Amino acid sequence: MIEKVNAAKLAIELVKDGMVLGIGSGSTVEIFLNLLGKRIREESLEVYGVPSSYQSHIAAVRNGIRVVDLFSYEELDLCVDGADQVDSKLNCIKGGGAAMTREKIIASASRRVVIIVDESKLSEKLNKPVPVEVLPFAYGFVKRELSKICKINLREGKGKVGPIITDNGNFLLDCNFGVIDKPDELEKYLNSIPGVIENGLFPSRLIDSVIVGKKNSANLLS
Ligand code: A5P
Repeated sequence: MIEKVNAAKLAIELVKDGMVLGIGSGSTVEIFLNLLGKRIREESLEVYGVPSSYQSHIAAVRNGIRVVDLFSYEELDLCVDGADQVDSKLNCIKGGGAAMTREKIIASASRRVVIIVDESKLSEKLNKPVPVEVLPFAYGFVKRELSKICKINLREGKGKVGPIITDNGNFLLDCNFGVIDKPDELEKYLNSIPGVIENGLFPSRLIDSVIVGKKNSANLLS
């Protein structure tokens, strides 16, 4: 927890009055939004943001961030988001909260992308399951295609029977590829399957910096 707070504190310093933010999702981003809310109140800042999920939309409103959208702001100043795993080249896996489709859109729309994680997320290579968002209509077909190259788990929810439904109305498959040697290639291949909406591989070309929170400090890796 303190590691996430330290990462979020360093990211807060990057936010300037009048900025339009891409707002990721997850527990680390929620800490970031709570700290940003404090700055907004104390310094009377005006900060705008495009949230990537209902979770971050609610947290943004609660903290005084003016929620806007990509209709009005086609380019964002700064995207701050968490990650589930980060490799030594700053490739990431995201989507533990099933929000990676909108997260990838806001990251791509931003001039600067900063990922905030605690140090437990670091790994020499990516090896966690990759979330893949799938149009329900295409589920059977996509499952057949993906089962040729990985082990698949249809993500189920809590408090609801059956599969989780993402904020975009789709299914989510957690796909275990073992160690991922070429995240860039795999990301492109997954998105080439008809019915796949987006996947949780964020190649390093999308990311400018990763802030790693530790017990007493935080480091910015670029
Ligand atoms: C949401 O879909 C994810 O991409 C999150 O950014 C990721 O799961 C990190 O979440 P935590 O900050 O809760 O670890």
